[in-house]
Amino acid sequence: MAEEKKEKAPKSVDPASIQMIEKAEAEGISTIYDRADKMKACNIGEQGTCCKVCSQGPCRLPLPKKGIEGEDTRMGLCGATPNTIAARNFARMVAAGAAAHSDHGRGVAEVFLAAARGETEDYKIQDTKKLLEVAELFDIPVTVGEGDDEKPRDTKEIAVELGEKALGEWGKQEGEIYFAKRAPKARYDLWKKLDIVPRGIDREIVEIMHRTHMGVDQDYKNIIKQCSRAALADGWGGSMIATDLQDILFGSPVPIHGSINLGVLKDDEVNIIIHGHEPLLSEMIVVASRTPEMQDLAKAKGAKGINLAGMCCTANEILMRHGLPVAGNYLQQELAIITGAVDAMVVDVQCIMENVANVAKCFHTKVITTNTRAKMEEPNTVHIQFEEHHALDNAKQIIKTAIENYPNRRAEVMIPDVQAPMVAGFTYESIEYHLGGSFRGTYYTLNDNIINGRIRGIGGVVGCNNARTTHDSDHLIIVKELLKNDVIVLTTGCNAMACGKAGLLTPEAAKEFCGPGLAEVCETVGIPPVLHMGSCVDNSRILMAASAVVKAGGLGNDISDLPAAGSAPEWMSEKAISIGHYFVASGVYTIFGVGLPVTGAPVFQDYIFNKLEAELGGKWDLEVDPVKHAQKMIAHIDKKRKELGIDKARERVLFDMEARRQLDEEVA
Ligand code: BF8
Ligand code: SF4
Repeated sequence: MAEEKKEKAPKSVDPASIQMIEKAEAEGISTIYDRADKMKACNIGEQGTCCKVCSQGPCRLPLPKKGIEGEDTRMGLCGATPNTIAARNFARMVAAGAAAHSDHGRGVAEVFLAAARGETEDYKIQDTKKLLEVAELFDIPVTVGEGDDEKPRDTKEIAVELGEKALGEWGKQEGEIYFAKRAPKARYDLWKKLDIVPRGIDREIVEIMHRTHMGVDQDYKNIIKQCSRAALADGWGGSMIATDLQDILFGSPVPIHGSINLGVLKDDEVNIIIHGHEPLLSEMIVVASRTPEMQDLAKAKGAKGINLAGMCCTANEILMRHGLPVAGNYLQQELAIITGAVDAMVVDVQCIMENVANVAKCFHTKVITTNTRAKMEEPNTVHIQFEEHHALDNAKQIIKTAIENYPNRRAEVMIPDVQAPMVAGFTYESIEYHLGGSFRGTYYTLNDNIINGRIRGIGGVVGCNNARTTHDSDHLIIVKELLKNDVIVLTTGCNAMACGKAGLLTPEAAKEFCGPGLAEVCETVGIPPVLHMGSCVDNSRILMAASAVVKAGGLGNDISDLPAAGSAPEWMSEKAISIGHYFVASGVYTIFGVGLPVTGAPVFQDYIFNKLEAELGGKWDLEVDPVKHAQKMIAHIDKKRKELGIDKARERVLFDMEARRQLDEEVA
């Protein structure tokens, strides 16, 4: 029965995607959607209890169908328990996720240093205000001289020192990463007490790999402790450095209009989709596409212009800084090609499905890989190495390849006439400006509205799509449930894009989707009720926003005191596990949808779902029903309101709003 029901679940709730899935089915093109129907997930892996860290295995320890009665005697050949195995698997996901984000951050730091030293002409520092702010966090002097002789230090010198120190965060062997102190003091002190302040980014990731090697760490609690170090090294290290240095190099985002969905592709222009994660590539493609040389070439080939559109987190990066259109989120990458209108799909790293090369074979689309770390073997793909010292030239070559492919477009192009407007570009700095009120410029007004109950709490809803669940559906149900209950939502990644497609990233959404308190605040300030804060590395912006709320006062001393909760409704990537764990280790109740590979190890699951809260103030949870998922977040928010003694204020406000609505009706 259940199986039958699952088969009938719609593949997507997005009309543009549904059109393209139907086209793929009609034309016999294999996509992830039909493969998900045909291939069932392994039920032992799904439970997290398959160990393959040595060749005596894989040792598979599924939970017996009727559960465990009495002592759990399951063990692998070496004696590893389900708890050790599930913790090891979990830790390796944290390591891979933290590595992905942090290697991205390292690349940014390297280019930043090259730009600061003047070794590349193509990248220049654009946000000197943020340069000085971040330099101070790295204990870098921003002035020279003393007393009356004190004057600003040369920004080039500051930038070089910042680049060197930032890059040093990866290889540091002892001490602690600089940004740990950006957390509220109580949080930092707790990390110190628990001995989980990350020493260096690479070190913590390597240590996970060592500890989870055959026959090393055999205490799941100790494994989770190392997960906390590595995940914090991601959130408050690699990812945060990536975000900050990208802002300094490319400019800090400010709220900006954009549009989203496959309908942004154009019939009569060269469509280039930039797919992946690193703005080092996409920023330069933006610059190159605007040169008269490229524009003229496009016209010479019969196109009206060049249309750049993003996919996955690269889309978020170029949207946040340039307002460029977004073609779609993770589960739309194959579908974009199926429109027949994509002249090139340019990819760098992460979340790129191998099957895009196969789908491209059915059309004229050129798939262009650009990063030494991520190549494709399919003969219809080309590799154009993107290298920071020749970035603009490389970008031009990529665009030229796309333009030259434009005349090869085949007759049948079908672009769904579906797109939505949105506002993106929120950062913890711009929220401070918008919600702080024109005079104060702090988080005071936000805190005040949380205290008086107009805003019930803060939900960070982020993360991927997952082909095992209806595309975008859980994202939207959860976000709408939160809004209805006056919870303001901060979003990044593929959730942000799902919200954009559904019209939730517009100020007008406040009236339609929010409870009266949140609607009133959003309408007064003129912001959407869901604030798009960027790509997945930009979850660091959510950490900073949470810290800023704590620092503004009135809502406790630590992130764990806040009426806030985190969620990844449709997660699939290892990066999501690293993000989830750095939120937990930062004191946030964090709930995932789809499933978590821990259910085969009930003792370990109980540790991270319940007991961990006593240590870290945050904990993991899992709920696949989206409405219950949102309600659990709201219950946590209410629990925190009660602990803060602000639950009563909210009751009064709701009464006031109801009374006012009745009054409005009477007047009308
Ligand atoms: O880093 S949300 S599917 S695109 S992993 Fe990937 Fe997940 Fe999308 Fe960006 Ni993040
Ligand atoms: Fe099996 Fe132990 Fe080897 Fe894992 S480490 S595969 S449980 S023998």
